[in-house]
Amino acid sequence: MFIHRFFRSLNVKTIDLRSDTVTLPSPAMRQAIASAELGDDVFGEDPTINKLQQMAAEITGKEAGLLVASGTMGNLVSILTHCSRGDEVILGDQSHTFYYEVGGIAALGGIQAHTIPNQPDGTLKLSDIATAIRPDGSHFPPTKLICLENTQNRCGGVILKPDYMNSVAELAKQNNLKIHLDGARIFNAAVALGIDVKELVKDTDSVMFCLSKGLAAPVGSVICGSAEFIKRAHKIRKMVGGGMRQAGIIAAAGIVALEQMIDRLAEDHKNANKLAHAIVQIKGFSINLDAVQTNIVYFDLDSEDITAQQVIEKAKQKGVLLLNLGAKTFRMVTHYGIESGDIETAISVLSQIMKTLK
Ligand code: TLP
Repeated sequence: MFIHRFFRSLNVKTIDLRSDTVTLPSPAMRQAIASAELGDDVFGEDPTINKLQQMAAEITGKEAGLLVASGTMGNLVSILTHCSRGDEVILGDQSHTFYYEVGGIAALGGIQAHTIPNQPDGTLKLSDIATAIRPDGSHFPPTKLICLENTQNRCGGVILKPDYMNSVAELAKQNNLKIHLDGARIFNAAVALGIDVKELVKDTDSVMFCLSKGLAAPVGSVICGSAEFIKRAHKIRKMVGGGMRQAGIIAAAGIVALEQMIDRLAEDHKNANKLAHAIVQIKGFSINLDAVQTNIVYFDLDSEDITAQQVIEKAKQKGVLLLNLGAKTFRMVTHYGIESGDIETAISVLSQIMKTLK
């Protein structure tokens, strides 16, 4: 907070690369929020929310959509809709739902997470999924659901391809399981592959995507699925406190996000690529360029003498914010509001720091 105010008072821009969750709404979003037509959404009467939900369903090729407060709520509501207490869900050990959602599916749903390793390319091995599916029998919790994440955040924002989605769907079908996709950044995946997002989600029973990450809306995510699934999810959303009444003010920005902010994600990918290729050149850092496929850049500190936290503190003093994910690992995420010139500044700050800290 203080650092932001300090740089603002000097009229120096803070280059915040910690996450694409920090994006601020565009002027068009602010206008749309101010003039949104509103109603009570628990009664299904907010026209702006209804419009957003219909748009989301059309874009993803599903029958219906449901606005939720956050990505975390979207995953929770989806999983609670697919599963009952005592059921088991198969998901990656690096998945956001397992790693960062406060154990909500267990705490609130009594649902057991059966984790299997995420491969470096973000996938779950088909053989691992097959082994994790419980047989019939009085000892075992029933397996109900497979959760995938695209792009896969902790693997570096890597992309799961349609072929892979299709092969998981085959396996799911053979075993009578459903698939939920955490597609917080699914539009990043679609834009990077140059394909319609429908191609990436057609094999899923439900998908959650975020309006408030790269798409820059201030709040909100949408879950999409069959009309019957969304009807049940609507009730569960109410149960977890997500019936938000005149939330058309949120949906209004979401509509602008879907209309205006998807194609520009390519710019974020270009900036992430530029950042990653510059980091390769900085002595003391190492990076796996293969994992830089969208807007997320993970890299490591090689030095034994300094910590990632020290680097982060120094960068912060120079107005560049990045995230520390482990003693030697950093994350930077490009997004709306970060220009190509900001990337050059960030690179120059990091390379100066590495020269002086050694
Ligand atoms: N991710 C955030 C943090 O929570 C780590 C970030 O900065 O990347 N799925 C995925 C794949 C996500 O990356 C996130 C947020 C969520 C779900 C949750 O979304 P929110 O923050 O809206 O609850």
